[in-house]
Amino acid sequence: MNKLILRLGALSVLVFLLLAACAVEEKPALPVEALSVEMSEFKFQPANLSVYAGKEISLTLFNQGAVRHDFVILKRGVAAHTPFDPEAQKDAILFSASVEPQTGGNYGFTLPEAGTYEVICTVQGHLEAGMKARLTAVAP
Ligand SMILES: [Cu+2]
Repeated sequence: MNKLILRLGALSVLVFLLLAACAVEEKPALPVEALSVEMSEFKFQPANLSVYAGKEISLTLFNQGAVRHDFVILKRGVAAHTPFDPEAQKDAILFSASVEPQTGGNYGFTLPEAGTYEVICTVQGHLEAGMKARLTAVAP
């Protein structure tokens, strides 16, 4: 009985330490099932996104800018190299939505696995200008 209590005590200390370790990590906010992202020249706002892996995520996009932008999620582990050619590198693309200036739309996507995914705008010159974001998928 005492051994069990000791084990439970040790386990709760471990859980507490794990939670504390997560808390100090750079925080991309808590994972969500609905994202709202604004696009403009040349950024995504917010640029640090966190969602659940394996769940349908609802995405609302609005383009505040004066030119077309797109929201392209690359497959896990793919880093965007400039210049990014969406035709030549379409195997690297997981999800893509293109938004005309001063318009918006609702979309849905699912990230298959936990991990980090890059989001870029593939309109010529925009990635070069820094138009990218980081999307973290967390196991539910
Ligand atoms: Cu753009």
